[in-house]
Amino acid sequence: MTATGAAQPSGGAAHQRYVVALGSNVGHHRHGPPPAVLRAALRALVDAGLVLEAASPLIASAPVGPSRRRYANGAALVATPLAPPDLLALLQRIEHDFGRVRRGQRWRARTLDLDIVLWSGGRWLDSRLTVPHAAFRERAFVLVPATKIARDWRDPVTRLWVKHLVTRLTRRRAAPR
Ligand code: PH2
Ligand code: MG
Ligand code: MG
Repeated sequence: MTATGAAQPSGGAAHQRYVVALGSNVGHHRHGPPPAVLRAALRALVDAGLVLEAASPLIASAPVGPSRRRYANGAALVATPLAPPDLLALLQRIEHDFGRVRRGQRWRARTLDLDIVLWSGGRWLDSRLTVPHAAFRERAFVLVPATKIARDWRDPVTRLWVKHLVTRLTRRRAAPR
């Protein structure tokens, strides 16, 4: 394991805990519009064996990046024995099951995006995965839901709590130029 950094509130020795960000800006033929996609994705996480400890309310957010469609976003706190690369594989399988296609343009519109944001073990870095998520500190659509379920989690890189990251971001936005 390459785990380093601040420990997070822990649910039990066997369990890794994660904050997972959910996003969707394309409906699904069976599940419905983006908020319904995210609710179905939460059920899929449980069906895949993760313990869903908390789920945030869903928000609607303006797209960041090239896609012009609005997103539904949310965050989940999950517990599992899986290490970060194994959780990543599981999340990618679920994205694929929801019809997510990985090709072409970065940040294209997507039916389902599941990102590992924070891990109770601290940091993970390999060629395929960076935890904490590299950009989460700058994204209100991640931090606002995350603060509802993980306000007392700490970012092992900046040492700031999630509740402080969100106020830092929203204050900066509101500041006069
Ligand atoms: N995800 C992106 C790019 N832009 N914008 C919003 N509002 N919500 C997202 O989840 C999102 C985005 C890449 O994953
Ligand atoms: Mg993403
Ligand atoms: Mg992603």
